[in-house]
Amino acid sequence: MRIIRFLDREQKWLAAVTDDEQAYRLPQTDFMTLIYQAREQGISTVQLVESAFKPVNKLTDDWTTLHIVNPIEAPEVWAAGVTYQRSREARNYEATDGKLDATTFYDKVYDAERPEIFFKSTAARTIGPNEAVTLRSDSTWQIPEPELGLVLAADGSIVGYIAGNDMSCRDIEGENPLYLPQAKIWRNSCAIGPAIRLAETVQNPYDLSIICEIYRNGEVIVKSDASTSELNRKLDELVSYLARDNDLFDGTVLLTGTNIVPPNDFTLEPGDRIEISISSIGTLINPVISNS
Ligand code: DO4
Ligand code: MG
Repeated sequence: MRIIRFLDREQKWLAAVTDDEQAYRLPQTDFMTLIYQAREQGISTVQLVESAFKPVNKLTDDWTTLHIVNPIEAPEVWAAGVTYQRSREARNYEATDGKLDATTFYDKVYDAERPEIFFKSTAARTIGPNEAVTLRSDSTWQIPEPELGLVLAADGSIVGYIAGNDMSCRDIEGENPLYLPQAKIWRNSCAIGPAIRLAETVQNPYDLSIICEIYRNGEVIVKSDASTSELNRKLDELVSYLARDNDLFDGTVLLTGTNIVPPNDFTLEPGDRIEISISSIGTLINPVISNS
C-alpha cells in the first residue's frame, strides 16, 4: 500500500494506491494525520486507509496520469553517508584523485560505531516528483545519489519508505570534507517521492532493489542497480543516532545513503533526466536544469 498526493483544482489530495495499482482518494489531508488517526483508533494504517475504498473515492484507472506532487512536506530531511561499501570507495576516489594510499576519514566512518549523518534539506527546499533538480554553477562533477528514505514520526518510529535523491558535488566534497554542506545543499538539491510505502506493509526493508537511470537526448547513458541488502548499518541504528539529543519532527525524512555511484568520468548535464526506482515504493523522476 502506497500513499500519494495529487493536485486537483488547486487543492492537494491524499490518495492510496493498492498493490494492484487502484487509486482511492482519502479524506485525510496529510500523511502523518493518517498515521495518528490509525494509532488513536487502535487499528493499522492499512485498515484505516481501506475504509476509504469505496466506489465514490475511486480515482482514474491510471493514477500516474494524476498531477502527482510531493507525498509529504517533510519539515527536515537528513541523510546518512558512507553506509555502503560503494559509497566508501567513491568518496576515497574523489578525495585522493584515485591515488589512495592511506586510511581515510571515510574508511574510519564506515567502520565506526557512530554513523555519518548530516542535515540535507527543509520543507521549503525539498522538491517532489517531476520538478527539476538544479546543478551547482561552481561544480563540474555532479551526480544523483539514489537513496532509500525513511519517513519518521516524532517518536522515531519508521512509518514509511520513500525514494530520495541526495544530489552531490564530488569535486567540492573531494577538495575538502569540510565543504560537505556546500557539496550537498544548494537550490533544488534534494528530491523525494513520488509515493510513500507504508512501513507496516514492507516485510524486509533490507531486500529492496534500487535502480538509477540517467537519460540524455532520449537515451539511457547511466544504468546501475543495487540492493539495500548491502547496507552496512541497521535502519534503527541510523534513526537512533539522528534522534540522540535531537528533536525529531513528524514527517522527518532520513535518507539512508547511496549504494549507486555513476562512473567516475560521469557528470550530470542540463537536459538530463534522472529516474530512481525502488522496488515496491516507486520511481522518482526529475529533470536536470542549470542554476542560472
Ligand atoms: O561523506 C559524504 C556523504 C556520503 C553520502 O551522501 C552517501 O554515502 O550517500
Ligand atoms: Mg548520500
